[in-house]
Parts: sequence; structure tokens; C-alpha cells
Amino acid sequence: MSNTALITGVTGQDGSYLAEYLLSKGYDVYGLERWKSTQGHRRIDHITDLELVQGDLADQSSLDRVVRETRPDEVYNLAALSFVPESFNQPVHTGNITGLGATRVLEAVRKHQPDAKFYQASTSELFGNSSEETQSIDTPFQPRSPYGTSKLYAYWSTVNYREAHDMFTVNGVLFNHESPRRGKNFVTRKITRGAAAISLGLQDKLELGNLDAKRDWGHAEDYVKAMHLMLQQDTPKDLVIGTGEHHSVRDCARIAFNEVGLDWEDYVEINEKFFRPAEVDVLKADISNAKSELDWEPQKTFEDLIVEMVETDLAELQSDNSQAAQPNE
Ligand code: GDR
Repeated sequence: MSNTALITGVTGQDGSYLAEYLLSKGYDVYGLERWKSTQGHRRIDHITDLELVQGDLADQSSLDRVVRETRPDEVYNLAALSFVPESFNQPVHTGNITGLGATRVLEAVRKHQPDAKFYQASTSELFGNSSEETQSIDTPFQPRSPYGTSKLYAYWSTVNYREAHDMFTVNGVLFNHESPRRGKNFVTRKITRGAAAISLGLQDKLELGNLDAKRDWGHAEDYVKAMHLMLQQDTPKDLVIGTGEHHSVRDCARIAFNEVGLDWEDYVEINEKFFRPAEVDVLKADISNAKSELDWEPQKTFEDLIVEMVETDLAELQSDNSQAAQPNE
């Protein structure tokens, strides 16, 4: 009998890769999506075997129904308001969805499918401006945004359901992970798209915020495999997932513009509006536990990742452009 997985946030970058990965392993996969008058399906339209179910992290009864009806063996809670700067504008909504939403999913699992294994998408944003050079699961949490504080609540809810209700629940504390499916506001994609658009003459300049911020950036396709592995272990354990290397926003711009034969310094301008009220300056993962517990290592380098994103953006923009140039029949 095949395993069944339920993924919240299935229309996002990670949800789409995870759905593909689990389907390739023979799972029946249900993806939770929020009702919207216009659906954002561009990342999952091609995944024909994925079954979409309607529900909302703000609504307990919808989560109860979905868990009751789909009877998942594994639940991946990837849904969240994931854009950190926007969380400063919507702190309460962020708390409701990103924080309490995780507890609602946990409650639905506890009530209706308590033997299911539960994965919570935790984040390196929990570490804030850590005084430790690399961050492990033992590094103190000191989040610096409403997004981070909401994820902190979800982190401890996940631990608490494990301890209080004896459920198999884990936190994957993932550092930044990107891909050609990354949302266009996040800095890597903004840069790769900007470099591609500038090289095609579609844009003049690229406005960014803090170029000195450093992140441990990996490839989302590598990271969804770690999520799955975490649920295949004998005992539930929270783990940090990253690459163990970090780069600055400036490095990212240099690589992306270099790929299209341009000098980033000729095109990048600083705009204060992209600075955050409280910034996380530097993050770098200590992935020794992930390596030893999961036998997992990232496969793609930072440079490979950025080059892949630039090449995909170039192809997409060229195809959009040629379609726009077609005369109307
Ligand atoms: P982050 O990702 O906040 O780390 O969270 P993001 O790509 O938005 O920012 C990374 C760093 O780049 C700096 N930066 C800019 N960021 C954006 N978005 N736009 C800019 O113009 C810009 N200029 C500089 C930022 O200040 C920041 O330091 C991501 C999200 O996916 C979270 O949901 C996830 O939990 C963490 O990664 C791990």
C-alpha cells in the first residue's frame, strides 16, 4: 500500500518540489490550498498526479476535515507568510498563519491522525544576529522579525506536541534555499531576474537594500529530500539543514551579472526602502548533525544555483518577450 502525504503550502517553491519528489517515490500526495478567486498554480500546473484539497491555516475546522478525509501518513507544514519584510507590515496576520497555523495543523493531526509523522518548516531566521559563527540546533534563538517570532512559536509547538502527546513531530531548521521557482521578491531571484532583464534591455537598473547581508544559500530541490528523510528516521529529531557556507548579497549580484557578461556595479543601486527595521546580518549553518543523522549533503553549489536561476530567467523573459511580440490573430 502506498504512503499518503499531505503538504500545506503546496503552491510554493518547496511545496512544488516536495510534491514532485514524493510522487516520484510512489506516494499519494494531497496539497492544501487556500481558496482564492484566482488561483496561483504556476508552480504545480505540470504535476498531474497531485490532488488539491481546500483549506486554510486560519480555519481549524477546514484542517480537521482535510486530515480526517485524507488520512495522511506524513504531514508537511510548509504554509506560511514567508516574506520577512512583509511580516513587519502584517505582524498579527503573520502570527496567526505562520505561528498559530502550525498549532492548528498539529491539533488536527492529534485529533484525527495521531500516528502521522509531522514536519514543521522551521527557519534559520530563528537565530537572528547570533554571536556564534555557525548555527546548530543548540544555538540560542533570538528572532528579529514578526516572521521569526511566529516561527519561534511554531517551533516550540512542534516540540511540545512531541513531548506532551508522544507524536512524531520534527522541526527542519532550514537555512535559505532558492531555485528557479523562488518568488521574485526574495533577493536571489530579484537579482537573477534583474540581471537577465537588464542584459535583454528590458530593465535599466536593479535596486537593492543591504548588500553586506550574508546567507547560507542552498538549492530547494536538495532540501526537500532532507525534509522527507527527517520523517523516515526511527526517532523524531530537530535538525539544521544548510550548506555550511555563506555568501553576501554582493557576491550573488557579482555571479549573476557575470553570467550575462555585465559588471554588477554598473547597474545595482541602493534604495533605503529595501532595508529592514531589524536585519539579520550573517547566517551560516552547522550541518554536522544532518550529515551524520540523515546521511544527507547538499549537491549543488551556490554558483551552480545562481547560474541555473539566471539561465532560467533569461529563457523565461525571452519567451515572454517573443509571445508579447506575436501579432494578435
Ligand atoms: P530572508 O530572504 O529574509 O533571509 O528569508 P531574502 O531573500 O528576502 O533576504 C535575504 C537578505 O538579503 C537582503 N537584501 C534584500 N532582500 C530582499 N528581499 N530584497 C532586496 O532588495 C534586498 N537587498 C538586500 C535582506 O536584507 C536579507 O538580509 C528567507 C525566506 O525564505 C524565509 O521565509 C526563510 O525562513 C529564510 O529565508 C530561511
